[in-house]
Amino acid sequence: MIRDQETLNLLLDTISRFVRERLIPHEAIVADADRIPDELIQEMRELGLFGLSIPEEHGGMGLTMEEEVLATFEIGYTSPCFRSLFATNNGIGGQGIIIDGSDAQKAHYLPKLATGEIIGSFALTEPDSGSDAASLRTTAVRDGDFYVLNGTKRYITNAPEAGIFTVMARTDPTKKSADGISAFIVEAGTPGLSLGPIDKKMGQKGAHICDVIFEDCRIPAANLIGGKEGVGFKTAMKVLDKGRINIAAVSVGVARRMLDDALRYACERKQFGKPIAEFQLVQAMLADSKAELYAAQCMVVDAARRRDQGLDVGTEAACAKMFASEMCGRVADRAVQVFGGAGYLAEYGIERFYRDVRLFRIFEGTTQIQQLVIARNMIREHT
Ligand code: COS
Repeated sequence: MIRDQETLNLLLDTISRFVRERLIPHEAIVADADRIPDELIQEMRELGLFGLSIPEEHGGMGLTMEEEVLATFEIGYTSPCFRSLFATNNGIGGQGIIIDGSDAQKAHYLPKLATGEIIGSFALTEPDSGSDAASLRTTAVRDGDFYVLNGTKRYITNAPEAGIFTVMARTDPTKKSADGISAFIVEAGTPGLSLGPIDKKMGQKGAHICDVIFEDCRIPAANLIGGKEGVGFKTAMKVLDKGRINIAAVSVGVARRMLDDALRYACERKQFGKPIAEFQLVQAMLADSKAELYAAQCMVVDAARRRDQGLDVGTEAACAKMFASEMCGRVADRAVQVFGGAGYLAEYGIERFYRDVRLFRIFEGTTQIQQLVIARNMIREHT
């Protein structure tokens, strides 16, 4: 739902200019250093990127889902590590509080997330619990006005930078299923909370993940999200429904970039006496990519509009995430192919995108989990 087209256009133009003038020139530098320079992070804060989807009353821009995916298309036109830094505040690291948090939790944490003063992180996955999220083992035992957390979370995006974590933990050990799980806000620096070393990854250098370890970590009972035990798994799933639309949107953004780069290269590179873009087999790769990209873009906008209408978008979010992330992988593969030998060299940057986008088909639910969600919902609606 676009509320004010003129203001939105201004925002999208500003983001697009920032991406082209500031982020694209830093792509290789950030990948080499595995670090985003502080001045760029400060510029992101000043542009309001940490608070795109945080409600205006708490200091954010309060974008609707449709407005947010349009912004993500623009942000996606560069290395995804840049978006990764502020995306958890708008997405999985902030949405638990936005969707199910109490008024006091919102008032306390959202303004700091919106400005980027703190980074929010989402701690669901564990060493033995990934796709089967409901099997998580981290425990939270009530002790007076506190909960005591024990367990380990794995592959936690932005954990090294985080100021707060949304942590899913089991409050009822007698229930092995989803309804024994609760969601908490845990502040970095709480005694008993420690971080593992930063993991080395295939791509997305500059974005960091690590283990988050809880050893008798005492947190105030007031940090139970929404003050309600047993609904933390549902909070996580609602957060992921929104997150999946955003991963689909960034898949579209990065695919647009890779296809533009491949098209430019195909028009410049000459073989057999003419630009390779004039050869039909190269044209087929460009055309297939364009059509699939357009389809994914339409899906993302449609899923976002439905969410803005208050509809349940579990199926549409999974469809969009699955299709757009798989599309992005195919576009990446074809882009490397169009570049040929140059596609394999770091110098041209396209191999970096090829590695970066591989993650889209895995995190916030693998393609296979999206298939399972879609089919389950279809069967449920049929019976
Ligand atoms: N919104 C609200 N509630 C939801 C929901 C959603 N999208 N999806 C499930 N729920 C609810 C269900 O309705 C059910 O509640 P009731 O028992 O009251 O009916 C409860 O949550 C448990 O759901 P379900 O039985 O479907 O859970 P499963 O253990 O079978 O697992 C999947 C569901 C596989 C879909 C889930 O574990 C999942 O998404 N896994 C992937 C995790 C993931 O994305 N990890 C990435 C980490 S973040 S980068």
